[in-house]
Amino acid sequence: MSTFYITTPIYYVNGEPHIGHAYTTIVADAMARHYRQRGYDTFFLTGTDEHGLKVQREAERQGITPKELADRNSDSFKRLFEKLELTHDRFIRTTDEDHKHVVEHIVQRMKDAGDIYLDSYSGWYAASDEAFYDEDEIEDGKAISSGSDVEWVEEASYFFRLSKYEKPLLNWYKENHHHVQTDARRNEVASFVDGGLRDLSISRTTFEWGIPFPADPEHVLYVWVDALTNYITGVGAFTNDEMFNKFWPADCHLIGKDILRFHAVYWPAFLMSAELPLPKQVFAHGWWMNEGQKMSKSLGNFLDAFELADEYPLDLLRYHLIREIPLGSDGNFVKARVVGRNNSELADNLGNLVNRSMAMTNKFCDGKVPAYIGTTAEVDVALKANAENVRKEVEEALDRRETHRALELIMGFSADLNQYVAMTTPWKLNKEGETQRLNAVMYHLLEGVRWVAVMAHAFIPRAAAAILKAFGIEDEYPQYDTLEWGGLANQTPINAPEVLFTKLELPEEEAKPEPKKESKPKQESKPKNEGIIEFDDFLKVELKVAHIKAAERVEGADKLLKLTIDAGEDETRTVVAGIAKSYEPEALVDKRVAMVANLKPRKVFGVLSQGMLLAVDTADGGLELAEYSANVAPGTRIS
Ligand code: ME8
Repeated sequence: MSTFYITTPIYYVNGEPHIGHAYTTIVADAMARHYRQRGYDTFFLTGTDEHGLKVQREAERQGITPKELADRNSDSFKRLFEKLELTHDRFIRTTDEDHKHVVEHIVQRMKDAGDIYLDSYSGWYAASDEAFYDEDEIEDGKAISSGSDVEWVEEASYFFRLSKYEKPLLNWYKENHHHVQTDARRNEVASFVDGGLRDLSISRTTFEWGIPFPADPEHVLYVWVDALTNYITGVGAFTNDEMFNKFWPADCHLIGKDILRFHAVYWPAFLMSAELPLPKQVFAHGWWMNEGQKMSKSLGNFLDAFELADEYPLDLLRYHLIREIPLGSDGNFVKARVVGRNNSELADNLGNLVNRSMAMTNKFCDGKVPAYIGTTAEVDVALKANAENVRKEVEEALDRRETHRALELIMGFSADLNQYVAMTTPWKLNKEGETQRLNAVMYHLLEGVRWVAVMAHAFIPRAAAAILKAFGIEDEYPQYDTLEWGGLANQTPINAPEVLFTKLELPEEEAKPEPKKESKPKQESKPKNEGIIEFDDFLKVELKVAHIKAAERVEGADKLLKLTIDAGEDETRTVVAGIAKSYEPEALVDKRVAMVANLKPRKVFGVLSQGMLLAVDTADGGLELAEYSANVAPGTRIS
């Protein structure tokens, strides 16, 4: 039997879980469920990272022992994951007894390989990241990449010969692009390694909260050696060979982009040194912001995971987090968008599909699945082909870790089924007494609903279970191999679920109309040059050429399009433009247009818009954008 082993990072116990922790673990859960549904013997590991300076300091601040802090917060993560109904097979803690032995083993193997030596370390360390930084990676006392405070450290330390693994690591990245994903992140890591690796300090003597360095308890092992090793402890390394051989190497280490270097450089190097197989993939996902703001301790704006789980139905939270951003991209958590997705996608699309199919079954088919008699009607044949294609594409999307795409496909199929109802009009067939055709249509519709529910299980397990229960199917992980068109048994009684998705109200501040701006007090006498500005004033407005990379409608706002813009900067921008009545989204892709680039970002319909496009009103009441040819590079200043 094929196996699938997926891990999340183990989370620090210095604080409470927030949306970021929930996100990674929910996505991993969706993947684990999906592969279980495809018959893979799956192992899903998550847990907490409990040692190190960061945890010790927080415990000191709170006046408790590190172990007390670890127990309390580890428990908090555990409770969260239970509340979120996640299906991890083990919740590992780095204070677990078996873990300590595995760590001792791996360090011993690294020693045996001649890769560990004693020296002294002097350099910069950021306790919040538990990371060492080179001089060129810091600025004004902070690590540039994370913004964390750094401190100078000088002490005796054991070193790992990381430099020895420069070439092997580069080969590993090159050998198969699947090993480190996304592509952009792999390139980042490869160029870091290509720039030269220095040996890594892997022990500290100035604090105590950690696993003692084997054979030299004066030293505490560097927390990342300890933490990364959890991935092999979790599947029985050095304790349960059968299990270890079955699941190792991991199929996917799902992590946030913040900890890519540890996973794509240090971890494979440790494994090479210990002569253990390398993971099949390290996948770094993007970063969530809160309503357009980076979340940080100083801003105190972390979205608390428990509060989110209380505020939204579980399926909606999962659905939104997975659907909102491609795995790998950054995202912006906007409450109005969660509500929008709930109302227009879950309730109006899927909820409506299930309700009407089941209501019609009651009305027209005596509450039972009519017999499948095969069909030659073009719409039915097309529906079956569509279903089979979606199923295949969902599997492929998951194999590429495109979780958002899988959901898009499934919901697209649900919309196609609604379309099928509109085209086949079962109520008319009923009225006209076309019983045979009516039965064929209702069978196809119900079979389609079953397929949607099976495929949706990994993402919205509660709703999927409720739908499948209506068909009398109560498998814990509804299997993909039941997806044979025609598999829905003749005469199955349908017990429609109560309400699947309830519509939600927009958060208050979003629903309220914008307050009218105070009009400025009128000036007594008009200055002579009113309307004339200085050249310097003109220069304040940064006009740039914007290359439109993608365009989509903003749900619920028929005038708005959301555009992804390349303005010649490191990252793309999002711009919301009120041009949906004049341009189809597809027609905009690849156009080069004029944009005001330094307007203060503004939330438009829940989306943070980072620019404004220039357009004129046309005679027919439409809008026309100012355009440039492909000769003009994105980001070129317009003056
Ligand atoms: O780094 N958006 O633990 P940690 C998305 N213990 N994901 C986020 C996020 C955000 N804004 N913030 C955090 C550690 N995450 C180490 C890991 S692994 C051997 C040791 C998620 O508690 C994301 O998965 O700081 C990120 O990698 C992880 O939480 C960091 O959790």
